[in-house]
Amino acid sequence: MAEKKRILSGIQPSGAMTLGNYVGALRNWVELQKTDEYECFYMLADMHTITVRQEAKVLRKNALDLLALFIAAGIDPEKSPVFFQSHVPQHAQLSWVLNCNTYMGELSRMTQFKDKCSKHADNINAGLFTYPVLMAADILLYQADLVPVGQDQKQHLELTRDIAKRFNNAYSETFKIPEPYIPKVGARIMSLQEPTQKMSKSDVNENGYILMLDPVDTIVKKIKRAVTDSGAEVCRGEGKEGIENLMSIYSAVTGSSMDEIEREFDGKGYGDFKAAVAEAVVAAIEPIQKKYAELTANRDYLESVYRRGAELAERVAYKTVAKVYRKVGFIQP
Ligand code: ATP
Ligand code: LTN
Repeated sequence: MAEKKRILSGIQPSGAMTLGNYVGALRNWVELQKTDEYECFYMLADMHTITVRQEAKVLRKNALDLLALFIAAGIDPEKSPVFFQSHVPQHAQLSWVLNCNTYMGELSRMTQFKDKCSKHADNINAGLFTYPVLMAADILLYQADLVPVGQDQKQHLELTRDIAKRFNNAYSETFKIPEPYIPKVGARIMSLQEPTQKMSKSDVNENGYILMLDPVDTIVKKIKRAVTDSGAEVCRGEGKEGIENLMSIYSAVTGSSMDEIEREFDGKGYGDFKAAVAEAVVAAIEPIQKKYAELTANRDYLESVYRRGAELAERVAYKTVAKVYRKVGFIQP
C-alpha cells in the first residue's frame, strides 16, 4: 500500500480559543483526520506563544485547556499524535539551521510580524521576528504534504515553501514542499465589532470574538450585539461586511451556501437572522463544551495523550534532523 500523505498543523495556547480558530483550523483538522487519507500530527505551539510575554501559570492552564479542546472538538489522539512543541526538541534544533537559510528581508515582509510589532511595541523581540522560521521547522520536520490553516497563515506557508526549496537546492533533496489547506468557508472570520478586522482572541473588545468556552447566553448576546449596517437585507455587498461575516459564520456551522442563506432569509430582518446564527453557533459549540468539561476533570488522561504524542512525533522529527545535520556538514555525535 502507498504511504499515506502527512498533515501537520498547530495552534498556539495564547489564550482562549475563538470560533475563528475552530472554523478556520481545528474543525478541518477533524474532517481531514476522518478521511483516513492522511497521517496527521497536531501540535500545540507553546514555543510560538512566548513570542508575546506570558504569565507562566496562565500559559500552563491555557495549554492544557487547548489540549482538552482539541479532543473535545473531535481530534482522536489514538489516530493522530497530539503533542506540545516544547516536548520535541527537534523543533528548536531544525529552527536554528533554517534561521541560517532565511533572509532578514523575507522576515521583515511578514504581515503578522508587522501587526504584532504594532500591538506589542514594548516587546519587539527576536523571537517575534523569527517566528515564521520556527513554523517552517514545525512543518518540514514531519515532511508534511498538507498544512490546514486559516487565511492569515498563507504568507507563512509560502515562506516555508521558499525555505524548503532553497535548502533542497543548496544541499540536495531533503524536504517535502508542503501545500496549504485553506477552507473555502470560514478561512477568515471577522470581528463582530469591527468586521474589517480578523476575529482575534487578543482583541481588547471582548464583544469582537466568540470563545469556544463562552457560556451560551454570552454567545447569544455577542451575536445580537454584532455590528451590522443600517439596511435590512440579509445579503452580500458593498458596506455589508458585518452581515456578510455573520453569513459566513452561519454557513460554516450549518453547511448552507451563501446563496442558500440569502434565499432562506429573503424578506426576514436582521433580528431573525441573528437569532438563527446564534442558535446554529450554540448547536455547534455546546456538545464540544460538554465533552471539554469531562476531559479537563481527567488530568491523567490528558497527560497520557501528550506523552504518547511527543514520543510518536519525536520518532519522525528525529530522522529529519539527523538528515539535515548530516547534509550541512556536522560531525555525527
Ligand atoms: P492571536 O490572535 O493570539 O494572534 P491566532 O488565533 O491568530 O492568535 P493561532 O491560535 O495560532 O493564532 O491560530 C490558529 C489557527 O487559527 C491558524 O490556522 C489561524 O489561521 C486560524 N485562525 C485564527 N484566527 C482566525 C479567524 N479569525 N478566522 C479563521 N481562522 C483563524
Ligand atoms: N503560526 C500559526 C500556529 C502554528 C502553525 C505551525 C500552524 C505554529 N506552527 C505549523 C501550522 C503549522 C498560527 O496560526 N498563528
